[in-house]
Amino acid sequence: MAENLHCGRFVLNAERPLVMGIVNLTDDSFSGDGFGANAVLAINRGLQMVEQGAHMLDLGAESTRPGAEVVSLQQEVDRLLPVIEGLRYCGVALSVDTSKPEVMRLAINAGADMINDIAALSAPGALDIVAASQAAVCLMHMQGTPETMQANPHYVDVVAEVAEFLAERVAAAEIAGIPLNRICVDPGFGFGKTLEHNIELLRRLAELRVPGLPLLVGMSRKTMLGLLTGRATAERMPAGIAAHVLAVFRGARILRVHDVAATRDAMAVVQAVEDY
Ligand code: 8Y4
Repeated sequence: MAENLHCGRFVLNAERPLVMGIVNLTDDSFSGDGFGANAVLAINRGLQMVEQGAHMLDLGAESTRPGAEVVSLQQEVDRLLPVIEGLRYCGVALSVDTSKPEVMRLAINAGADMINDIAALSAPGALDIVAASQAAVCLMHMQGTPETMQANPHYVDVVAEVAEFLAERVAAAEIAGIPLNRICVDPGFGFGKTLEHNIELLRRLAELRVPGLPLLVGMSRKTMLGLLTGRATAERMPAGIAAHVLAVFRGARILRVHDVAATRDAMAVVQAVEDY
């Protein structure tokens, strides 16, 4: 059936919302969630998220924040590999957030089950590396590059343009030999989007569904929630819960979040009402 995501060693049933816990391996102090090069802390955070009910973990060592220092390939690999090894048998699928084909290859060889690429496999060779593996991929929309994307985001119809982009990247992935049952898509909240664009995408999220492909969304702690509530990064969890509940109502199936326990609680309530 549709909505089963083949994800490396796992087949995930995405008929129900899946929770993907964020394990941030950057030095990002602004978001307050970066473990930098401390693999032990990062592994323990991942294990805690599994205990809290995460269905998958997203490991990222490449900072996407505008103006963030560029992370070298070597540094990205040095930070990812020990954490992949440490979490390899944690029981849930391991996603790796990277845009670099060489990092993808090494991460998959080390045991990653999924590639989460904010550049939607646009780098030369990226499509082929995922195609040659059993790894799933998340194809995300971004306007511009992380350095410049928030300078002046512009769309005539943000929903139509994001949908068209995702359809094009799904077609490219399929042509490269990645089966549809290994692909999920993501509108990329905050990636070259104003608050108004993000709200429009959330309101009309159902229009972004590609039949049979799980829709992944990530709004956890993001600026859009800060603008709506006036709250600092660490205080945005309730706003994030509301945003992700609304997203699930509109068809989202994988939620990329920092707050796994709270998100699982919210999903338990959603599920009870939907299943009744
Ligand atoms: C505080 C904490 C403020 C984190 C902002 C942030 C997405 C993603 C990111 C997403 C997919 C982030 C890697 C941005 N966002 N991957 N990655 N979808 N698929 N910012 O929305 O979390 S990083």
